[in-house]
Amino acid sequence: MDQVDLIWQNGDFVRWEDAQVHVLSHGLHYGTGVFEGIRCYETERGPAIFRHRDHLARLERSASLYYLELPYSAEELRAATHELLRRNGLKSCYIRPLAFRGYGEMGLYAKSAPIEMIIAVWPWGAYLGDEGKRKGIRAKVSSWRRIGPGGLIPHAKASGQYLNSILAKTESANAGYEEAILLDERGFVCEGSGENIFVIRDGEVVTPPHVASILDGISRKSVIQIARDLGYTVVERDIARAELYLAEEVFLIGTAAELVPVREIDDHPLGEGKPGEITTHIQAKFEDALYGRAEEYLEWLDFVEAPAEVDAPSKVTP
Ligand code: PPE
Repeated sequence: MDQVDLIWQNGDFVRWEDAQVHVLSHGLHYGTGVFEGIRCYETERGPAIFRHRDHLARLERSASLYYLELPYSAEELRAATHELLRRNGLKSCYIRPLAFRGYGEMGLYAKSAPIEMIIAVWPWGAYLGDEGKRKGIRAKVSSWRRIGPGGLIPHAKASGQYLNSILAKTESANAGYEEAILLDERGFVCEGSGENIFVIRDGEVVTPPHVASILDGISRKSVIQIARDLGYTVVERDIARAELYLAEEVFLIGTAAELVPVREIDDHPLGEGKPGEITTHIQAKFEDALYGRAEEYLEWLDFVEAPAEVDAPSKVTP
């Protein structure tokens, strides 16, 4: 990891190496945590956090779905994040807020174990690589189904739930693919291990609906709006597995990965085996939105006061 100076932990700014937890923290044993993945981009008007308030609102919803009471308000977390970016002197980075049941009580109904919170920030390049973003990646449909609403909560971004994503990711990586595509319990297309999915069929932009056990992705929501604004028809409907192979184009999208074209699924090349026209059109606009180059989407950006320049050592004058 690319280390920076400070991590925000339970209200304090602590040194990166001092941000520790007790080994009997509840979240470590049972996965009782909720988190977010957010990005800050360097724009012409200074550093800007993409859809910051939307991410914090989802964090609050994830916490509430698991009966975890956040000890800080979204506004407090937002202010802490701005301050953390300034103090670390960062202009662009990944932002990871995490709330988890901490140390104090074991067992499954550990109401007295306190909820702890951290916000960490670090420079993180495109999750599936810059080349993947430009040339497209190879994906494999996972033998693992995405967690269903009968046992867990696909709408929540909860730590323990990621064991499901990790199984899928590990299987695809071990088989030599860059990403896994998970089907839902019913066998319809759901999403990538950490990204939502879009399929282009007969010129229409198609993406699985909420009932297909997807995470309600913020990049997904942004792309639906961008695609409609660009004049495409966007349809939220169930997608059959074979439609992945028959699609003209497929792309994955998430905060860490950004928009990544898929050029091959289960060894079936898509289109011409390179990113298609609609994908690259939407990708260009999405990147404009991230980097503050699209006036119409400026409201998605939460601008951060430019970080203080690192102080030059003061000269001692005799
Ligand atoms: N589905 C899943 C399962 C998921 O984890 C993410 C984000 C998305 C969809 C896309 O959601 P959004 O970022 O709001 O557009 N995954 C985060 C964590 C990735 C990781 O490996 O860690 C992220 O992209 O930050």
